Amino acid sequence: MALFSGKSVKKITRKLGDSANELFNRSLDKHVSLAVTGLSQSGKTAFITSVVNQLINEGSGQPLAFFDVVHQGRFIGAKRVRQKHLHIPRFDYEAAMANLSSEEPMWPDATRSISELRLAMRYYPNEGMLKYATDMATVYLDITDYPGEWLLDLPMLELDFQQWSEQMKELLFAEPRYQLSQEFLQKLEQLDPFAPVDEKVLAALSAEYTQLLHKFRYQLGMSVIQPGRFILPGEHEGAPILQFVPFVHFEQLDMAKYRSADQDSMIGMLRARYLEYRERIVRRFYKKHFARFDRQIILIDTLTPLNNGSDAFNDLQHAISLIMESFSYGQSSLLSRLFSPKIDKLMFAATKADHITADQHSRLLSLLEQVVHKAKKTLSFDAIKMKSLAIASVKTTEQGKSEYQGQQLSVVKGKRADTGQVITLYPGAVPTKLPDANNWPDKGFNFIAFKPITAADEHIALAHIRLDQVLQFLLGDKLK
Ligand SMILES: Nc1nc2c(ncn2[C@@H]2O[C@H](COP(=O)(O)OP(=O)(O)OP(=O)(O)O)[C@@H](O)[C@H]2O)c(=O)[nH]1
Ligand SMILES: [Mg+2]
Repeated sequence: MALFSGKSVKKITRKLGDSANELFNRSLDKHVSLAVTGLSQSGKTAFITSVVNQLINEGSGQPLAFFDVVHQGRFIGAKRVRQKHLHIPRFDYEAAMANLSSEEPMWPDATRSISELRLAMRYYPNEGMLKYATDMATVYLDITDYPGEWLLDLPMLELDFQQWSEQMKELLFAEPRYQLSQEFLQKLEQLDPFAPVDEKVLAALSAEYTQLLHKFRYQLGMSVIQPGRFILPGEHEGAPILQFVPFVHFEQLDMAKYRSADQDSMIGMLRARYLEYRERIVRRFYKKHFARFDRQIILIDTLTPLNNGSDAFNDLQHAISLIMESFSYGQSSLLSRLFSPKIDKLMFAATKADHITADQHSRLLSLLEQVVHKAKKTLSFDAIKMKSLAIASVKTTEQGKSEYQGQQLSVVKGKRADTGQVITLYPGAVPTKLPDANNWPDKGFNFIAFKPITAADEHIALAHIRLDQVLQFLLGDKLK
């Protein structure tokens, strides 16, 4: 039985003010907060740009055939509306589109700070109370963009200084990091934990640790980089809150002395700065931007770590497991979502699927499944719906066939991201099973990255791979 008649719903809606209206929308399940989650360079900004572009340009360009509300002719249109937090910069869709639309099309820049956007999507409801209450309905979609580096700070919320140091120690003392970290570890060895604090020593040590994190990321292609703000400090650049390092010799410490150490000692100050970082930077960031989500997409670039070798690939898997511990999953009842919404639909997406030939997409998907396997095991399948897809937010290649030694080979044609040269190539096979260090192919993998060949027209929807399926899974039920 319907709770309200159509007329009374309209009347109540009119009576409510703007913010109360928002609460009402939420209770009618018409407000979606989407977590776009991914490590740095996994494709978040490109994804958000393309989602906005597809929705506001719906009807032009590649049809969103698998997005039911569009397919059934019930989608009216989407536009950007005033975002949730007015003090946070707006997501710079225009700049991203200007890059993609320029004569020499470019990818959006790497993200250096946080931004937000809210889209209003209008449609004709075909089900439930809304069908009787209104002719047209609106779903509001909130998305936040942020530097992927900051995501990996979230697991720190659960750790005290000693626990965090021990986790970092494990990483620093294991290959491939160990070959680069020995010098730093020797310097840490010389640190007298109970000596009077010396700010200069801490500044030098943290600078060295930061350099090391850069090397782990860019030289070794590692994913687990903590603290993330050390390599992307944002507004905190140079502040003492970013000047601490893990302490790796807890086993040698007098623990009673450690507990009572104050900020006048080296170890006391390290601990204090760690806690300050955790509370002031990470927890605030979490509370404001990560505590309330309804839906989540985890974007994973599996091809780059494959290029970087087996250690990089294992580290990617580790990072994904760590990140997923930071979100709350479960079913959201009407009442509970008003107060503590939980993610009830989770999508895993292997990004940049346009780098490979279409016949490799199913292989990319099974590789993705294995990357997330460990993390997935901890989730309850009853409470949450999950789906995996191989996608491209912006399709930059054309598929074709080419004859090679009498055989028809699938090929892609695109513009190499590094040299800008237009090439046609067979990108190679994606492994279906996780190769480990022992059976990693001798030549390794070499999936070439592409950039758009032709300038996008900002009024025509961007070419993509399976974004309509993404939209259907994440939003389809909200637009009924
Ligand atoms: N071919 C192709 N490349 C993509 C696609 N999406 C992202 N890329 C590539 O991946 C790079 C990173 O994409 P971004 O969207 O900036 O990644 P991000 O997750 O926002 O990265 P951060 O801002 O550093 O956290 C881009 O510069 C492109 O080179 C895609 O759909 N197709
Ligand atoms: Mg970005």
